[in-house]
Amino acid sequence: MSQALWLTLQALVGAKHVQNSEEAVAYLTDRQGRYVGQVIAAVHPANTEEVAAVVRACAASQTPVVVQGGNTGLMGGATPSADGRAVLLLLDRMNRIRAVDTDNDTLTVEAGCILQTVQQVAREADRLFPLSLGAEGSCTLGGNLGTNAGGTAVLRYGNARELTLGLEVVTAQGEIWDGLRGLRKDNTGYDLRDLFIGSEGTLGIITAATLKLFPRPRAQVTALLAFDSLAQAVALLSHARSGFGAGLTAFELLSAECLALLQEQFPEGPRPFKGTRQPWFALLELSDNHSEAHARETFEHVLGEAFEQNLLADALIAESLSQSEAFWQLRENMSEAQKRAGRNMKHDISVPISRVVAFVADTDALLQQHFPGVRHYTFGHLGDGNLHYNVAHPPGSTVEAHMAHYAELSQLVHDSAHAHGGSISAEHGIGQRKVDVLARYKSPVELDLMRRIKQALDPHNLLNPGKVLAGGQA
Ligand code: 2HG
Ligand code: ZN
Repeated sequence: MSQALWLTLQALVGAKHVQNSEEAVAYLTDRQGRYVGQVIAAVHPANTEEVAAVVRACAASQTPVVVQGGNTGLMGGATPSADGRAVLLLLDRMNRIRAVDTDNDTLTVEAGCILQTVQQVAREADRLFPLSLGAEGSCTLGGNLGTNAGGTAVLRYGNARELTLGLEVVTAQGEIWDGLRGLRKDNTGYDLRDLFIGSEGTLGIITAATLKLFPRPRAQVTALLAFDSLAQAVALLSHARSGFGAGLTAFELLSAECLALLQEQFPEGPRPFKGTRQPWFALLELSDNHSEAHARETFEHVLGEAFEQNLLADALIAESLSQSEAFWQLRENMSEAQKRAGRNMKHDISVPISRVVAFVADTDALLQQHFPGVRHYTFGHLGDGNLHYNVAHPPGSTVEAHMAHYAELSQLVHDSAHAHGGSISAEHGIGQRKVDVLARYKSPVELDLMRRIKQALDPHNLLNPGKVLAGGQA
């Protein structure tokens, strides 16, 4: 059976675009090195028609199909299972820019485009495509949409879903749905677009998208702020929102422990606030559509008020582009710094911003009670209420001993986020990592609705099975 399928796939996309597990080994381990898969074949189709033909061939032989973008996900959502039953679909050859429409402020691109390329194409058209995240040099737009990626500009522009107007999708039956509409208003029935976005390849395969473009800011001011408490950082966020309005384009939190880790793992990197004892820091970015002078004037005015109202302890304002890049580098190096220091337990929670302080205080205390000495690396998108609440092994213990408590410790964190009205996954998705825990936090009604949607669109459970919803593996 798999030999016949192999030959069919070769006939459909060309022999040199079909690889076996050995040749495709780079795609078979997730970025964290936690999951290792096997496949019948990894296939690189050239266009949407070829994707549809591959899916039809797989459906005819009841073969699961797993789609993967830049393999930068953190939940194992794009890694096939170890049973070797699936075909892995790689859209790297599908990286064309189909249309740039500056009157409509839209860009239509194929799913295999690297996010940074999409940003670049927008820039060349004197526009901004604001989706921005650490992995932007290697993640693909298809992966961004499949996971409804967030990143550092969500508080101003929204996440991937809000940046998308239209989609082209290959269904589980191998049909092509052309929903590439560049419409900002369209009330013609159920919103299929938003169903496919964030479905992690379990409902259909996104092959292209029409994206929203925005004016490019004329000037930006970046500052690193220091706070005496997390409550002070939350209060400053609120002040910055009303002071800057839509100009506030990023508000990224770093704890003192995170800053120390960055300095330890990147000794050649910047050392802002060296010697200060503040427990919390934030990277703030103001974008301005007038001029550099206007941006700085607004910034200084709002920050001056903040100092008067005791809403921050200290501020470093970037004086040049390279200083601003150095501040951003700190934030973007956080994932790598943790990796270099050894694995830790990642939690990608969100709570209402008004509950952030209580969530962190309660959860820190709870963890210290149950797992004394664990180290907290809390950082992330405070402006969205989305914290990376990561927990590392206590000094003197080992990564392995710590990771052995993953289920128990994570449950405390997730229960706490849930109790504070939050989500167990604000950004990184469910993948295979969180499949088993999802049922604890979703009501039976919500889970059942999700299962019925999956059943309606993919009745034979062939698209990325075992991801998002519990079920067969592939
Ligand atoms: C980020 O915001 C990413 O940098 C990764 O979502 C978070 O490393 C992490 O836990
Ligand atoms: Zn993040």
